[in-house]
Parts: sequence; structure tokens; C-alpha cells
Amino acid sequence: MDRETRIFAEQHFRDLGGQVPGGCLPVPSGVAFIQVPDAFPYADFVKGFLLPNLPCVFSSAFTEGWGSRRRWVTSAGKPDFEYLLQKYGDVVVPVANCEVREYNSNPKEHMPFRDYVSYWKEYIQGGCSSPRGCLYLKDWHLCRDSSVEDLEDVFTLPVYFSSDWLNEFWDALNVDDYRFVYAGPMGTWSPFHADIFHSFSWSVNICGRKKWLFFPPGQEEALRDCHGALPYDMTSPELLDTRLYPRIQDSSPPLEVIQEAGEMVFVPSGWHHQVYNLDDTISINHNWINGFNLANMWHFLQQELQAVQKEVSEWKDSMPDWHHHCQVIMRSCTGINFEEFYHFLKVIAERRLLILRQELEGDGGNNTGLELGLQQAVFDVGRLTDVLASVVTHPDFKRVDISAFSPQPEELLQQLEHAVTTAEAL
Ligand SMILES: O=C(O)CCC(=O)C(=O)O
Ligand SMILES: [Fe+2]
Repeated sequence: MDRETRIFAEQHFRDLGGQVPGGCLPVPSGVAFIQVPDAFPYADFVKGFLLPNLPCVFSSAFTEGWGSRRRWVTSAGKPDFEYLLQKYGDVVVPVANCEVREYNSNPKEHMPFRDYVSYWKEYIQGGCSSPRGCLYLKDWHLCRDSSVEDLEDVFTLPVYFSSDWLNEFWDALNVDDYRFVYAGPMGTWSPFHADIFHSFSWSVNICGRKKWLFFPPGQEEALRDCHGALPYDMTSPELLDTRLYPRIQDSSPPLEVIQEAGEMVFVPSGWHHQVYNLDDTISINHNWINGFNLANMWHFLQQELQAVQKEVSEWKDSMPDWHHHCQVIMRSCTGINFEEFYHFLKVIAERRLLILRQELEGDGGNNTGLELGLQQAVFDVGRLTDVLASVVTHPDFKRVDISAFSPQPEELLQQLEHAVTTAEAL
């Protein structure tokens, strides 16, 4: 990141004055297509897409050199089952059944990759149908479950997506990641959803094509049913029933994107989407949070807690530790609670503070360890400061037992504020 872009982005957040970035948007008339890698610097991605929170599609030229695009695909552009079986046949993978609805998702089972490929071949032979249903290999943690050598040069993280705190956090803890592979025949699909924690996602088709239906944040409100629930399938004829979907007439048609083989889709924060595989398709998809959507994540977590509190409000007066229970429920529904969010902020903040300290003491050299360099670290510290300042004043965070936290949240906030002042001139 260059200094000018950092200052531009900081001004953008100052102008928002605490509002949620890209919070409520009309449906745009189209999605930008970025053709040439050399003509598209990171600064253009920041100004054109990260700050305004808008989707875009990158041409297949951006993924030209990826090993997976050569090795996983036959010359006819189909999944190379023989190669994939030899490489990953024994790996146990999660598989969803697209024909069975379980709340707003599909039930999952686990099976060896080998068995999933057998199913896939049968499904093709059966004219895209199988008595076993329509099975979709989803959320396979290929990176987490593979050795470094086995990953070869599967993919190269594009610079645009390289500020990725979610995976940096999990890598630091060495437990999990948000890097996935999806694979499925024509007809497999993902129900209507926004991504975990309102993270960004990026998705590259290694082979095959996908159709995406996108709704900007806020537009999904018109798709809620009479109980306030969002649809499972936004194309269902059920949605035409105005008694069931009282606000449907206020809804706009979705933004439709066809993603070809090799192309890369950027999914902004809090955009709902529904996705179809139009061919036999394999994709690599990552979820990521950084300084540009951290405030969106924090806003989302506050909304989630409010929803939990509303749900269990009748026990508020009779249950000791009601607030603590709300945090426990929130963790089981959302995957994270306020305590863990603080831990996430702390891990990233301490890493950035170290970089700035080394730089200011003159022993940083040019090696920040961050692909986007020193200016990114300065930007990150600014965003962490703003969000942590909001966290520490939240009444429900004040109820969290922070006695074992080290450093104490107020102390970390002071360190960040001090770093922001000293780093301004960098
Ligand atoms: O490809 C799919 O089926 C879903 C992808 C998705 O939802 C995402 O990348 O955010
Ligand atoms: Fe998604």
C-alpha cells in the first residue's frame, strides 16, 4: 500500500464518522470486469472496490500461472479426476446434499474424496441425476489438511486479497483456517447467504462456471418473510406470495454475474448471494477480514448479540448470569463472542505494533513481513484503534470478565492510540 492510498482510505473512514462502511447500497447496474493484471495496482482495488464495498470480477489472466489450473483440469476443461484421485483420494471431505434443506442450509456428511468422485461420475452418467441426491463438496480445508509439499503451487494469493487477518489469526494459533475448496457437478448450488462474520470472500474457478446472484447490504430486508426470516432460495416462487413475503414488492432484482473458468470474483462485505455451478466446477474460495471490513464485522457481532438477547429476553430477570449466557449462545450460533473478538483484535494489533516499533527504532529494514508493507501496518493500526475504541465502550463488553486479559483492553487501546500518533508522519 502506498502512503497516498493509506491517507485516502483513512480520510474515507473519518468521513463515515462511525457509520458502517458500505452499509446500505442500491443494486448497481453491473459489475466491473478487470482485464489486465499489470494495469491494475492495489490502490485501484482499494479505491474502486474495498472502500465502496462493491463486487468485481478479475479476468482469468490473473490466475494464469496457478498450478491447480494446469494440474487439476483436463485439456477439455473438465476436472482431471485421475490426477485428483491420485493426489487427494484418501482425504475425508465434507459433502452437502443440495436437495435437502436444513434451516437455511444443507445437511453435510463426510466421505473420502474417492467416494465423492465415484458419485460425481455416476451423476454425470445418469444425465445429471442420482438416487443419492445432488451432492456438493463444500468447505474443504485443503490448505489446513495438506502438507506444504502436497500443496505444490496450487494457487498464489493475489496481492488484492493479501491483507487477510482471519487467516493470519488462525495461522498464528495454528488451529484452523478460512481457505476452502468447492467442487461439484452442474446443478450443485449454495443457498442464499451472507458470508461468515460479514467477511469478504474471493472465489476462483479452477474449472467450470458459476452463476452468482448478488444483493447489496440492506436489499435483503425486502426478502424477509412475515416472521422476519430470510429465504433459503431467493428464486423460489414462494417469494411471490405477498402474504408470506409482505415486502417483496419493494425488492429489486439481483445483480447477476457469470464467472468463467479462471476468473476471480470479489464478494464484498455483507452482500447476500446465491451461487450455482453451471458446469462441473472446482473453485478455491477464501473468507477474509482486514482493516477495510473490520467495522462491518464488529457491527455484525453487535447485531448478532442483540438478536440472541431478544430471543432469550423472557429469562433476563430470572436467570443469574443472563448476559454471560447470551455470550455463550452467541458463540455457538455465530462462532465467536465478544471475548474472542477481543482476542482476535489483540493478536493482530500486537503483530502490527511490533512492526511499527521496529520501524521507528530503525531496525525494521524493509522487511515488515506484510506483503503490502509499512503503510498497510499504519493503516491497520488506525482501523484497530477505531474499532477497539468502540468495543471497550460497549455495555456488553463491559460485562465480560476481562480480569485474565493481557494486556487489558484499555491498555492495548492506549498503545494503539500512541502508535497512531507516532506513525502519522511515516
Ligand atoms: O461457490 C459456491 O457455491 C459458494 C461460494 C460463496 O458463497 C462464496 O465464495 O462466498
Ligand atoms: Fe458466500
